[in-house]
Amino acid sequence: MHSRFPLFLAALTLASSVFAAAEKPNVLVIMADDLGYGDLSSYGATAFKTPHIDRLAAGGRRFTSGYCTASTCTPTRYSFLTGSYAFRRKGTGIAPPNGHLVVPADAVTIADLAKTAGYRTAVIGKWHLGLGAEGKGPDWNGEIKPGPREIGFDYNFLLPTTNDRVPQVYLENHRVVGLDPKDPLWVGDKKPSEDHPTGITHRTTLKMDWSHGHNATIHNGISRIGFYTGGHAARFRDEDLGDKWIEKANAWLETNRSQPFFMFFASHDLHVPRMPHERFQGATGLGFRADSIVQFDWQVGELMKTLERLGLAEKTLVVVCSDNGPVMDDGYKDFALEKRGEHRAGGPFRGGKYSVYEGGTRTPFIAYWKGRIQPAVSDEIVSTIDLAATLAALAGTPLPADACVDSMDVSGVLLGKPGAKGRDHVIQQDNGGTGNFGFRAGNWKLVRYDTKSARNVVVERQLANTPVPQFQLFDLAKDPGEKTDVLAQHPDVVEQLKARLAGYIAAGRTR
Ligand code: NG6
Ligand code: CA
Repeated sequence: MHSRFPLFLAALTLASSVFAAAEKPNVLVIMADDLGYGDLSSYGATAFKTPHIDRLAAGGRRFTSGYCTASTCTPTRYSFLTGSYAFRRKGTGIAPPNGHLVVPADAVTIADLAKTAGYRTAVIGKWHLGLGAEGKGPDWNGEIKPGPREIGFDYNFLLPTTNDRVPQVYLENHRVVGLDPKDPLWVGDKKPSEDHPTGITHRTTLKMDWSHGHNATIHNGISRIGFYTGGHAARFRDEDLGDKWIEKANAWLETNRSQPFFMFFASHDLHVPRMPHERFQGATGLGFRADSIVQFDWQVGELMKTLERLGLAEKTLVVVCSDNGPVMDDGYKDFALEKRGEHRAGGPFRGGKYSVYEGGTRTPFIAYWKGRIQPAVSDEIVSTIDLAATLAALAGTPLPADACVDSMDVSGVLLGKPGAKGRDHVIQQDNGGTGNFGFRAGNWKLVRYDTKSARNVVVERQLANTPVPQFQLFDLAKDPGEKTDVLAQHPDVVEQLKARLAGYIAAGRTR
């Protein structure tokens, strides 16, 4: 009996990997915006329920060490698409309204890999990776390219940046949807005229007040970052975004049901301005931040319903993840902090959005594949940056040696292959290229702050203006909340980790 067991296991492993490659599952990546580790009932939230995601968590693999690569949006999305850390490339920090496409045309993206494997590819939801050529930016009234179509996506239906930035219009493939040529869209960072109404001049008319920034052009009673005029027929209502993503995703899935596909579904929830549909407003009693989580959960439920209806659930690997950790006040007075009660968005972790502490990047991460992934909780380390190499492995397409240089194939852990290991380390960054890093290796965590300004101000808002040392060391096994700096007690570990991190940065790759 005993002697046959390993053989049986080996046969099973072999069979399952062959099976996986032959099967070429569809891949649906559902990325939330600013969703924290503690923001789902499957991750410990008790103040409200997220039943649709919880069902995937209970029926799939729920990761306790799932990461995104950065604690802001643009660098995480850049790394997810390119499989390489955003700190390796300048200009990958939070993209402005007129920012150009930050993914170089010659990068091999996760969408390119999918296409090589014969998949149809789509991105629906928030983009925030810039559009148009470097030095030019988007031509709002013309053909907007390069964009997603030039880096591997067959189809896109997008919010160009993030909804607290102008403009509030949809981009379908290369064009703004519903634009009236007689009312051209203008987007800029300077006030277009003296009498242009802004969040400052017309503050009393706003339906949601701003708390910092976000005081330029007003649309739908909400003032934004940046200015725009025109394009009135094309403008959407914030409340309808969630429904629109589902409408467009469903239509695309319907059309592409009979061939393998990769869909990147990038919800805008729960980024500011948090303005969920009226039917979700008040759903939790914790304010619009939590109501937006419930709206996101609804979207996940709708996508799963569509997969079931089209008979695709058994053929689709679904990953639910986030682009960075949580934030309470991100510029609007929606009173997320005041209304949160006992809810802790970062779960047990320190820091959140903008931080290299665990709360900035350790976020919900669930892999679900009906009938293929056995329900389990996994403590293996996985990251959104790994999805490129993982998709390549599952789709059976080779990963070029010089592409996706930081992306690891974690398909074994996602699928629960016996004995499969996740990453042995992960590098965390805050916004693009500031030189602040978290470096987790096993259960050690080195924090490195290179920039004085970040050390003093940005990194941890509750410590604003309190200097923190350039290096800190935490033992995550004993101290997941990174409360006790043990740097002085472990000089050898510190030196090793510093050298390893510096080596990975200098090498230009980790794969
Ligand atoms: C910051 C914005 C914040 C948010 C963030 C990007 C201010 C004061 N703050 O600059 O509101 O938009 O950028 O968030 O303007 S992200 O999730 O898309 O990275
Ligand atoms: Ca975000």
